[in-house]
Amino acid sequence: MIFDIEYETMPREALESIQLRRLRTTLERVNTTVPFYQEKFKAAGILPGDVNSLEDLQKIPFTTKQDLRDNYPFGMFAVPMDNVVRIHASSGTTGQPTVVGYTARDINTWSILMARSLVAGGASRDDIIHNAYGYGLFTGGLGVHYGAEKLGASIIPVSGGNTKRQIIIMKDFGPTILTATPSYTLYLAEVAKEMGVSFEDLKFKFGIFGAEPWSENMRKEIENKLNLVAVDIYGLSEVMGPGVAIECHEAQNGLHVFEDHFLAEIINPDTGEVLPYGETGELVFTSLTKEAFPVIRYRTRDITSLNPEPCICGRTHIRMKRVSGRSDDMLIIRGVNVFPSQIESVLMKIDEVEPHYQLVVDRKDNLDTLTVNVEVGENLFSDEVRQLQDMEKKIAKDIKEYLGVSAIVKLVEPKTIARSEGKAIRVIDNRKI
Ligand code: DLL
Repeated sequence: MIFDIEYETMPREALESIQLRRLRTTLERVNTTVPFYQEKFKAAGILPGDVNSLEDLQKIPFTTKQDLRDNYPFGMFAVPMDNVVRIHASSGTTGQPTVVGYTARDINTWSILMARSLVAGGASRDDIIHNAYGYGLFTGGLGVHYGAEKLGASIIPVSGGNTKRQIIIMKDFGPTILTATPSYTLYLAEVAKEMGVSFEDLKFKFGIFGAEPWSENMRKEIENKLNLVAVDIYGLSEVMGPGVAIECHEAQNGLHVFEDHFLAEIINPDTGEVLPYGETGELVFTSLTKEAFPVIRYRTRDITSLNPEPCICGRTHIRMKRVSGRSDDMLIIRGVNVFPSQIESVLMKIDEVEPHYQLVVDRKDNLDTLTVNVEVGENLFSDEVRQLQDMEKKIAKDIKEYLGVSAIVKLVEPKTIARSEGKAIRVIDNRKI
């Protein structure tokens, strides 16, 4: 099923002409309402009227997270505060939080895009959605919530945490769709098991998981453990929140970007050059319909590629590949680039290990060291030390073989790695301290 058949299956030519019209309107608007953009365009010697094709967008300078921080909290808003009906903010784990605003129309657009996303992910108005994304300044909880209401599904606004109670709700209310981060989903599975609740007896059909990187092998693990079909949803607060892009459950192969509202580009993060379809680089977004917080060529730091091939689901919107990580999450270990999700991918292939891991990076005598702490099941942990050591060596060998990086692998006891109720912290980088 498709929520908005007209826009989601629109022929590319018609879509592109809508994009151009909306782009020009957005550029005109920010040029008159946001001093930051006005100055930036002026410095680059460009006027919104100079943009006569989608390619012309390349003449416009990028916007970075630093720019948003410099204008903290409301400096990038394009409407007076009395038109702003909602404020969200990023968690600010990597510095000052970024603050975003929405007009009533923005909230409506977001709700529609989230309704589209839920349908692409397998939901219909007959479903009961167990929404375990956090409610609050984080966009996950309220984003899914408004989308579910727009769709007409039943939403359980359970938020993150209070995990045992979540399992009881799952048993008693019989939700059919689960929305949560992949890492919290695994924790839910673990607690359910402890409570003697089997997902075979629950009613879930689909899970819509995102807000953090996760690997294809993690998807398999989740699908097996929870007995559902897992789809990947992507978004970021600066661009809107969840619902910027989502996989369709039919193909589970790349996330459709809602291109009638967002223009996506891939650039070489070092040179800023726009890369052709298929090439991997940094994802850049321009919003086409946002009122309160438009973004122009916003550098997400997320690494992916774009695939324009038609999809079996009928949607014509371009697909982005699963995000492997953020450029600032990329570890450089003795010159080798590696994303935590790549390590995850290797770990998840090994039956004996559990999907709970953490990477610790240190610098000793000017040399980077990578330690991979990963949990093993109760059975294995009670085995002989020798067996554990063999397993550690085997995993280290696999990591070296697949990723070219040397790692010290430490198998740790069940439940020693902190569980997440939202986004998991996968890396502890002691080099920055
Ligand atoms: O995480 C919005 C969201 C909520 C998306 C719920 C999906 C579901 P932020 O907190 O601003 O917004 O974080 C955005 O999270 O730039 C990516 O680095 C990462 N991210 C989000 N979705 C995915 C995903 C929300 N599916 C940042 N795969 C983004 C990988 C993701 N990374």
